[in-house]
Amino acid sequence: MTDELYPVPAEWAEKAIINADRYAAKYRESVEDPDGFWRREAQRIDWIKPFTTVKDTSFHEDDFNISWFGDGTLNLSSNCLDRHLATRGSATAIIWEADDPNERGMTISYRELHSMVCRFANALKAQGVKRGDRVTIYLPMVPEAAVAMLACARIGAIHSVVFGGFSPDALAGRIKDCDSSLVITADEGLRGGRVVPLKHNVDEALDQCTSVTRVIVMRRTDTDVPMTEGRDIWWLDAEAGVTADCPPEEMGAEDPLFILYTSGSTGQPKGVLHTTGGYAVWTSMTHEYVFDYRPGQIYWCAADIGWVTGHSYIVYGPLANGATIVMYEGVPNWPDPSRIWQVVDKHQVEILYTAPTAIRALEREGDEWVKKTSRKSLKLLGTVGEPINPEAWGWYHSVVGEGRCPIVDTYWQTETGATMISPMPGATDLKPGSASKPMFGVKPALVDDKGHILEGAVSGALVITDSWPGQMRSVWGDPARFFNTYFTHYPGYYFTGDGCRRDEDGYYWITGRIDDVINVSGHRLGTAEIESALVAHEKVAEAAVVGMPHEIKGQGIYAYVTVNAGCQVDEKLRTELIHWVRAEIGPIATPDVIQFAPALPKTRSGKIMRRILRKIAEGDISHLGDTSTLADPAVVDDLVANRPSNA
Ligand code: 6R9
Repeated sequence: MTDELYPVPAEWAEKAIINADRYAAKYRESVEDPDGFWRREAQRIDWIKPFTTVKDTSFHEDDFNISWFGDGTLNLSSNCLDRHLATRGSATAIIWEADDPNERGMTISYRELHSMVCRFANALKAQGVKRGDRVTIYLPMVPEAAVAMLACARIGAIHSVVFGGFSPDALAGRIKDCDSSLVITADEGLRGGRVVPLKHNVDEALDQCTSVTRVIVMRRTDTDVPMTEGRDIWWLDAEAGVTADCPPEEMGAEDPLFILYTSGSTGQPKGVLHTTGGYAVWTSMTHEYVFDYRPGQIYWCAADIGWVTGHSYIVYGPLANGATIVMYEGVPNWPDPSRIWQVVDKHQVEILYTAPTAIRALEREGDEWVKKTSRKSLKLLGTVGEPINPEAWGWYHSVVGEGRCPIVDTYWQTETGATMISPMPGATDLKPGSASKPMFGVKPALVDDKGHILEGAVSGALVITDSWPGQMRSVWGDPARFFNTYFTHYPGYYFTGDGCRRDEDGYYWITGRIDDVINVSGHRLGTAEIESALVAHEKVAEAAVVGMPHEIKGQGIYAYVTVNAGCQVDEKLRTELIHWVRAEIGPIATPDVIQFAPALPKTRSGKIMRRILRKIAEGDISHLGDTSTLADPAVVDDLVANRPSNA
């Protein structure tokens, strides 16, 4: 197979922070002498007390440990704010663009952001929040979301940001799991012209949670929302009477910074725990090298703060680097499919980082929406969240970037904290669809079923053989689950859950999840989570959920549902179940197809044969493979014969 190759443009090779020679030298150093490499890289962060140990890690069960810069102390909010004040205090930190193009946005300098964060940090303290407490943030994409995160980091509270699209039930689960004492929300959110009833959702969630004693509510739409006496307080009232003087808390490098819930292959979402020092070095370094970022450049990561991309590449990495970020409240295609490019022109964005699903959706609308904008400011494009198909890559490159902007296809996970495999624009010749080469300090390997490392051009399961500074440290409240999920499939290695191919040039091509996680529009969903939501419905006896190919979303959700005896299956129930799942988890989990099935294909030991269900969902019914181990092979014929018309 010959892959298209886009060589590094000459001006990038000349001017970039990392060129091909530097990449090779630094990569070699990073894996041969990690201590020396990271000791130097860590100087990008201001430490209160310098560390003496760099790396103390083992992935083996008997001495399992992940600790970086362990005896150093720092505060990440002061790395993102205070240290820029002397040289860049009046420089813009956040350019905020509202959902509605006619609403005035906001520009916030580093000095202003610093005082907003300090004031709000004092407000949190006044509400009783202490170092180590958990604070749940359920906000729209407004500057206050970044302020809330940084304020927690300033006082050593652990934030747990929950995406505004999650339902009250999903929010409640995440509040309960980490025992949050305080929730920060808004009256309502605005997204794509629609109102999101955030405060209402919080009220509903809190009916189930006893740990929360305070709710701070920011006014976004100024709607009247009920306020519970003694529990709820307006953001501005919480700030009344506190000063903007808040010395940063001295945090240990391994003190928790945040928890972020993500889906795995089993039922409950897990609270991915990140700590302070390693994460700071890792996000700042990757942001600088992957985006070739220089202060003054306008940088826009179009993710939501509710996902890890928003944590690492809207807030912590860029602000640690003194970047000017665009923060956008809305969606790329509202009020029309030109919006994203209009925002690029309006704010003269130089670096744009978005997801393949957005690119595919915009491509489908036609080139005119793009071409009627200038986009001359753009220098570099990025993608994240799922594999990008070469066709969409080509459109992004030639139509959006007019052939002039390299594309960095960044592969990483909530668990990895920041980018693991990615091109660097001045160093890496691009192959559309390949995340290309490992980041400094990252040692990827491909393994077979038995865990043997495969050499050369092969496919296998993607593992990482050694630790990197921004690796997650635990599953909140369940360290055993952390070890079991990531370090037992292939003992001694971190297992990503992804399949991958490596080509003759050593480029990595991620092929997608090989566990029971599906990736819908770049959002991770566990099939087990959707199944539990379905079976929680009184009419559902059993459910099996698999991914199916979807033109825009990458993967869609295909649910096989068996109803209880005597229950009628009809369109009404189908719609009811779709609404049910949306209410249980949130709109991102909306099933695309529900197939009612009298029975599911099972082995004699009672295991659902998902392989077959996946094939049927894909419409690949001539390749069902061996069905002889099934308890009742006739079940499969029924499923094939009764695929719904929208499948
Ligand atoms: C950052 C983020 C992680 C999963 C990951 C993989 C997929 C992310 C990708 C990619 C191919 C890329 N993924 N980036 N696959 N190419 N550039 O997305 O984190 O939400 O935890 O998802 O997303 O399957 O395992 P998260």
